[in-house]
Amino acid sequence: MTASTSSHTPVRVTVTGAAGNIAYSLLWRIAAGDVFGPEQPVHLTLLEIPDAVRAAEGTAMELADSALPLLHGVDVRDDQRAAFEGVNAAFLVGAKPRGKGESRSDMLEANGKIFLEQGAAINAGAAEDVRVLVVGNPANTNAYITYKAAGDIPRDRFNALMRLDHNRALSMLGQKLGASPAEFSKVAVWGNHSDTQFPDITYATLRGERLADQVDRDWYTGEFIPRVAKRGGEIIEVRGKSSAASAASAAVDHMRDWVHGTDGRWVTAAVPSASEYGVDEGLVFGYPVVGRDGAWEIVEGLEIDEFQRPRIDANIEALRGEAEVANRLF
Ligand code: NAX
Repeated sequence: MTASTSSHTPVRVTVTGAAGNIAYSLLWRIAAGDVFGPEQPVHLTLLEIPDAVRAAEGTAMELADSALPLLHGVDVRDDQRAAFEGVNAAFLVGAKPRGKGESRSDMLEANGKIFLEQGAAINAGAAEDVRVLVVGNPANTNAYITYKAAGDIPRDRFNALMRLDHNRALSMLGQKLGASPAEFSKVAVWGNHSDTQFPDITYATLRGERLADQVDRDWYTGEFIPRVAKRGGEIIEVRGKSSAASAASAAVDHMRDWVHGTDGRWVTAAVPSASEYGVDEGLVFGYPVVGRDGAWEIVEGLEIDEFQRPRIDANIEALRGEAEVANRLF
């Protein structure tokens, strides 16, 4: 591994799927300083498959044309080893969508191979302080595969994105209660970035008052929970394309808070479990977390009631099944 960078040298950031929709928003936010801060230069490496390298080169040309003061340089690669050499922060966005007639398990295997190779390349060349955020679906299990393939790097450096689910929950609560998302505390989304996810307001407050006392229980269970979980599908139906700028914005929030901390505020991140709340050790699971000193701390000691337990368990079950398929790759 190469040495980590100081704040005077550019942070090396690799984004995969660089010619895709999410990257078209994400790259500009990173290059504008929204993740690493307004003083920190960045060097971007764009990784694509050979067929999309030319399109990624077009994206790199537009980045150059933006004359962003913090953008130190841009490389376009189709070679994974070269793309992750010296990387401090990787956003693994590129993935293969589910093809016609393909089962979820087929998709998992096809994507698993991508993340297996990328994990090995990160293991071989990343900087000591590397942080890896998996966005490409199935994000939790792709992150599981990536950390397993990068055995020399501590597994807590590998996360999956569930901040979009978290932000969707805050936004929906804000619209319902006429509040800004920032006025809510202690909202969390447990589990998998899929339909089984559990957006939870058990501990939440709005302007310091218990949220559960302010929302209608039927709305919470019958509308809020399923609508947050299925919001991605709703966006596709209305927009005609999947979430892109909101996913990029959530990825920015996640990496920024991972690096700079959350000042005690709860957010949601999918992180490798050390069996907290009965989750199988090693599954990459969405938890309430606090960012502190450059790392996530899972909020511990919460009491789980009989409404929450089966919802958390459904996610454990689903991720266990995905991990079984993923384990066949090793
Ligand atoms: P696009 O299809 O626009 O772009 C994906 C890009 O990845 C393509 O340009 C493709 O060539 C590239 N790619 C495929 N395999 C690659 C590989 N091995 N190495 C490098 N690049 C590769 O998809 P986009 O809308 O950008 O979405 C990307 C991924 O994010 C999808 O898997 C999508 O399902 C997932 N999402 C995850 C979300 C989350 O909250 N975790 C929400 C948004 C999004 O649905």
